[in-house]
Amino acid sequence: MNTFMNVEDLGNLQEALAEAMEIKKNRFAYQHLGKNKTLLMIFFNNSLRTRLSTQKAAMNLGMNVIVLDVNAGAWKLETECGVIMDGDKSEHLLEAIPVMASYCDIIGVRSFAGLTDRKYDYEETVFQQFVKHSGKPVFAMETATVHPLQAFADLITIEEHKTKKRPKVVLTWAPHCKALPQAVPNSFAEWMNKADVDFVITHPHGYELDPKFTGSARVEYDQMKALEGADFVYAKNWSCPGVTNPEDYGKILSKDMAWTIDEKHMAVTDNGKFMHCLPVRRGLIVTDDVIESPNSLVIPEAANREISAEVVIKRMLE
Ligand code: AN0
Ligand code: CP
Repeated sequence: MNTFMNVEDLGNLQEALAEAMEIKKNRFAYQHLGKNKTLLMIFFNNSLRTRLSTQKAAMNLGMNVIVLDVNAGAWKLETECGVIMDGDKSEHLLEAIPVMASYCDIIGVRSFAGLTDRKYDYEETVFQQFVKHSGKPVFAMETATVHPLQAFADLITIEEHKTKKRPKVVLTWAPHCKALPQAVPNSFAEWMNKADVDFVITHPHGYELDPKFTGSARVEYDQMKALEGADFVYAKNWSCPGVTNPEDYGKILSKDMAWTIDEKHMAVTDNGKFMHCLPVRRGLIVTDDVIESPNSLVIPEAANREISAEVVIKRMLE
């Protein structure tokens, strides 16, 4: 595998899941693969889980790891092409990428959406420059539009906790005080469409996700109706994807706290499990009692990030 962004990059999803379960049983079985190999993780944005779980996964595989926080210690990087660099950016990505690539064998990139220029974000301008100019395998650690390591870990978690052959999984929008990217819901929708689940998306009007990711997934605008009988409730905030109204791209259209997941919402599910990728703002996305309840999967979900990353890096080493 040379690039990891979309669910198709893994090939057969059932095989990838089986590989994840096998790795989870013995995460040090492939130590030899990474000997004398170096992973470079490049962060343009903050991270707790991705940083730690991906580094741990690479160490499980016997790799050396270098981490670069671009905005803390490196030169500020220009990512746009054809500009006069007379601002605060000292170096262009077009030089920085081949230089960074010369020190490593595999590259992970985190670069969030700017949420101002939909075309720039949805063309994955920054990530694609790494793919094009590094000459190394590159994987997404949340890019402008996708977070595949998260979606893969979410699917592993659902597989581990489902009590029905085909569980009902509901992706629900929830309110937030800041404009957040669509990467997590985009990838979650993409992966759920490929999984053996009954998938429903619910959000206020105007928050329609890009059909490139949602395909023909069912959208139910009545949140309570969507949650009825759910086995898994996957909460996430996202800003306006600009599908129905391009000028609203990246804006907050609603802060309706009636969408916050509380006991009343969970009561209509079928003993549903609560999921969120974290970091989560309590009181906005979810109430304390729901996230602290025995039905909350947020911790095992985060722990599975180590497993999804290990499958991806292992395949790149092979
Ligand atoms: C990011 C997001 O919503 O995409 C990262 C989630 C993994 N969240 C925040 O910036 C709070
Ligand atoms: N879920 C996730 O990617 O968390 P971080 O932003 O902390 O890496």
